[in-house]
Amino acid sequence: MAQFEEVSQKSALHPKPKGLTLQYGTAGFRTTAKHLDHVMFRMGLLATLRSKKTKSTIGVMVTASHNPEEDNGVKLIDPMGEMVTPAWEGYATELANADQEDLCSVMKDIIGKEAIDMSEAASVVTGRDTRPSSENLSRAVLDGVSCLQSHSLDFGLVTTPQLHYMVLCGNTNGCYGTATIQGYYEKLSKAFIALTKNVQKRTDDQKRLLVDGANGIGALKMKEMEPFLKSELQVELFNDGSSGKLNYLCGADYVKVQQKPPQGMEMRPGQRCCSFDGDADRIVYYYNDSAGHFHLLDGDKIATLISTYLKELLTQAGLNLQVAVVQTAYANGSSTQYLENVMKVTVCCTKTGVKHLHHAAQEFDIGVYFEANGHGTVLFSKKAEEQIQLLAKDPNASDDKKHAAKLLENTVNLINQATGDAISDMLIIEAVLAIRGMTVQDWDTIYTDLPNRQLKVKVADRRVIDTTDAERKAVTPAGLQDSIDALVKKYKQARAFVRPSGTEDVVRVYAEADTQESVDALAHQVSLAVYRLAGGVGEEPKPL
Ligand code: G16
Repeated sequence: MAQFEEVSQKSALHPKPKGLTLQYGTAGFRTTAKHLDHVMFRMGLLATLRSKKTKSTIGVMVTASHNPEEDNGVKLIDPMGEMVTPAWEGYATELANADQEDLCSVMKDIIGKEAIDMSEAASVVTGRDTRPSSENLSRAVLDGVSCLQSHSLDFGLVTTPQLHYMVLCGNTNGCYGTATIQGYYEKLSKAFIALTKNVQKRTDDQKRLLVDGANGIGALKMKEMEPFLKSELQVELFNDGSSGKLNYLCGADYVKVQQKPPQGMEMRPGQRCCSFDGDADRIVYYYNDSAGHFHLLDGDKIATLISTYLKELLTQAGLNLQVAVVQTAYANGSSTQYLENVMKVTVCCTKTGVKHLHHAAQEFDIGVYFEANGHGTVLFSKKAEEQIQLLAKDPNASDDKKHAAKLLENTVNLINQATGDAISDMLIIEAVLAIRGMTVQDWDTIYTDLPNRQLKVKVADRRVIDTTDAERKAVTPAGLQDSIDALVKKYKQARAFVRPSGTEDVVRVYAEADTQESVDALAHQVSLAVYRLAGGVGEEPKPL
């Protein structure tokens, strides 16, 4: 078949480095950018197959999100804007690792297994972040797409959630929104202004928000969006990419893991600040108090703020809809306790990776999902959206109920339900704080985080660690979990777990305990156990 001949010929222009094996991880492929050209070409092929199979538009985003600037990666986006389904992650790994001469036969295998009709039309949309390597790599994706005569549309520089949004809009014939960047800005800003316009007059200071753009795409897109917000939000942008390096000493991952402000931000005491990550799908908030102490409001605090707000509105509206919160093992113990015992909402725990949280959240009327690292969103079921819309239009409903339904309606429109989105999350947080008349300090005091620490350990092969129970227990290597259990017993209110990262070549260690001193000691001891039992390389972890 002519198509396969072209694949064979063109793939020679995107050769696979000898002996390189990669795996589709937590959020796609991630590694040093110079090893990714062949992967990109092949993901262009796979996205086309997926499009033919689903008869829908598929997205391919070139980004390595929070990773260092030298890395790159690729995420595949399924028809409803969600991460590609697990079976196809497997195909992605097979295709990426196939030897040059086997590429067509691996493709034919996938076509056979999935019974793909190759005469179907296909449509693939692409986007990329601001990494210097992203432009060439996204060209390689388009090369793959064109080999199979698929239609393609390149959105160029976009945030990851913007591309997810485009896919969802495209596949719902515009019902979700207009599939353009302008459409995205208009939809979100209209909902934001509608939510905040009736709020008691706010001073410019109350409307001001300091945003760390991680020197990435989020900064660019925030600048573009600002005029749409009509000064209802006054953004002061730092780390906008004009000088600094992507994610270097800044961005949501840095702030969350280091528990300190990004470099280059001038924070006055009490001022609300937030950080995006490299592709603007994560956000964390923070402030310095008058004594100069840093306070972090992470994904857990965001989930609590949003779910409390939604529960209050549902009560006011008299709507009987179940709100659940989905977290991962990284969720601070205090947040889980607060949600379960005070807020009385259902809380579930899934493996790391928004794809897992997203699917768990789909099981509820309203599913709020956030990873502690600030990656998350809210999903409204069809039933929830219908009940809200009906009430908002009901001529017999009381003003109070109608008002609550209208707020809920605009909240639904402000949230990017395709995936976690730093810009959309920022706007919903700003709206909730304004509507409830809360300062960032009020929000912070809802509950107090248990002191916690995250560390990384380098090992020869991180796959030696296998986990179970939503990654809270290590099954292999032998003896590791027993060591962790023994260490945890030495401290009060303590908890610790380890897991192989799916985006970096490291093992992650998480610990929490009653004091920062205890948790730092515990995290260090657990790191040593990983180093000794799981084949640590380089220097032994040192005490903090
Ligand atoms: C990605 C995923 C997140 C995950 C993070 C870290 O974030 O989308 O769900 O929490 O990686 O994953 P891991 O611990 O496996 O390295 P991003 O923002 O880098 O795309």
